[in-house]
Order: sequence, then structure tokens, then C-alpha cells
Amino acid sequence: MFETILIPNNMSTVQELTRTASQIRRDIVRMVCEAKSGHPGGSLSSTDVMTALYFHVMKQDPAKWTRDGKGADVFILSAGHLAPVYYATLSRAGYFPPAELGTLRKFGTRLQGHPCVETGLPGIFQPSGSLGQGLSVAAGFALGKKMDGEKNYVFTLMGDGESEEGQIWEAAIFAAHHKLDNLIAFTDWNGQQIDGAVENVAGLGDLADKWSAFGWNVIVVEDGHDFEKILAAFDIAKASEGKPSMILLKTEMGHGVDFMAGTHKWHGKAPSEEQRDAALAQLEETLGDY
Ligand SMILES: Cc1ncc(C[n+]2csc(CCOP(=O)(O)OP(=O)(O)O)c2C)c(N)n1
Ligand SMILES: [Mg+2]
Repeated sequence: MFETILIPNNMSTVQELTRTASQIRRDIVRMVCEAKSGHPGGSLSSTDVMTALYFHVMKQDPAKWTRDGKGADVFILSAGHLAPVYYATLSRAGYFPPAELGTLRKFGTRLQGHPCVETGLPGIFQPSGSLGQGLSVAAGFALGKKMDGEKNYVFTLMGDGESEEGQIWEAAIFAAHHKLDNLIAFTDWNGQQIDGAVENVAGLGDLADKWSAFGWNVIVVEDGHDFEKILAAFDIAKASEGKPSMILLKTEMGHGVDFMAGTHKWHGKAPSEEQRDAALAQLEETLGDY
């Protein structure tokens, strides 16, 4: 079911990224279906930015990966429930064989429902799942790299619902205070969270204004599924001087599968086998040739 197709991590064209993202979306749907639990909605909305990151933006080499991230770019998944997209991306980038994706959430697996480090899965720098903590960890890594005179970047993916957590804003103050321009955070601004629209749960208002007021370099990507725009946003972020960057990606929950799209109902629900097949048919149709 999880065939071994390793995709080289130096691919650069939008067409190649699009095909890889589709492969990762298919992995997500299969993994969550087989586990009978997990988080497909946000995984599908953040697939494109994760693909852009690991297959183009980030300087990383699975063969040389170490957990301390010394001498390499680092990625922290702040929104830990997005483990399915994280695992699928790591696997397709060459960190472990895709066959292991089929073990998601099974007893004794290295692919726990939320990322952890005790199981020794390559590519995971930091456990996560309790929302709001990853940005603080990423800021710590970024400060450490500055102190060591390293030029590498630290990236972190956050959710918009996650951005309701108080610790996020404490980390925002810290990162701006320390002028962490090697820190690039990005938010999957899909408008949905666990039990409804973010604006109905605890509205964030204009996130761009908020991050800007906290002293960050803010880049808004109006279509967070457009690879050219995503790559351009990372270029702008990398050029920031004296300020950490926040890329706000307007995305669609469940993107790529019509019956999962745009609703919080697929935040944390597994498709049946029938729904999986319907989803895969849509993805394969879009993709063509894997
Ligand atoms: C500290 C903490 N509070 C609550 C939760 C439960 N929880 C898991 S995901 C989630 C919603 C997150 O929303 P968002 O970041 O927008 O993710 P999306 O639904 O878009 O995938 C909540 C409340 C948690 N994991 N950690
Ligand atoms: Mg969300």
C-alpha cells in the first residue's frame, strides 16, 4: 500500500513540487484511514508549504541528520497534531522508508499520533502536541544558532487555532526582542480548528496586524497552495534583517479532497475505506502520473 518511491530532495520546479505534494496528500489519506484516527484536515491544508520547505527551501540532508540540528536548518512542528503531513513529508524526503507510514498510531510504532523523540524516528527535533510550545522551542534554537555564529535557519509550522495559545505571544515578544532574523515561522491560516471556525471560537482578527505589532516581518500569502507564492514568501523571509518572520498562508482545510475541504469536521476524523478510495481517486485524477 505504501510503495517505496523516494523523491530526490533537490527538486525545484513548481511542477515537481505539485506532484510531490499530491503524493504526500495520498499518503496522509491512506495513513489516517489505516490508523482509524488522526488529523487529515490541517495536514492537507499545510501539505503545500511543507513540501516547499523540505523539497526546496530548507537546507537539510537526511543522511547527516542529528537531533541537535547543529550546522543544518531546523524544523519544529509546533502544531503537533499535524503529524501525518510531517511524517509523510519526512519519509518522501528520504528520512525513513514510506512503508513505515502504514504504522501510524499502531502499538509500538515510531509514528506516534503526535511526534515524539523517544522512538528515534529520524528527522524529529522536538516532541509536540500540546499546542503553543513549538514557537518557543524554535526561538530557542534560533537564539542558539546566533550565539554559535551559525548562518542556518529555524522554521516552525503553527496552526491558526493554535495561535490562540498565550505562550505563542510570549515567544513572539522574545523572538522580536532578540532580533531573531534566522527564525521563520509560518501559519496554516485555514480559518478552522477543532470544533469550528477560529473566528467563532476565539477570533484572532487581523493576524498580519498582530504579528506586525509584535515586531515581526510579516508576509501574507493570499493563496497558500500556490507554490510560486510560497517560495517567494520564503525568499522575502530569508532576506529579513533584525526581525523574525511570520508567513501567513491563507489555506483551505482538507485541501485536495472535495468532501473534506473547508470544514472543521475533518480536523480529527479518519475516512472510511470507501471515503479513502474516493479521496485517492480525486488526488490521482489531479496528479496524473505517480
Ligand atoms: C494546549 C492544548 N490545548 C488543546 C489541544 C487540543 N487541540 C488539538 S488540535 C486543536 C485545534 C487546533 O487548531 P489549528 O491550530 O487551527 O489546527 P487545525 O484544526 O487547522 O488542524 C486543539 C484545540 C491541544 N492539543 N493542546
Ligand atoms: Mg486551523
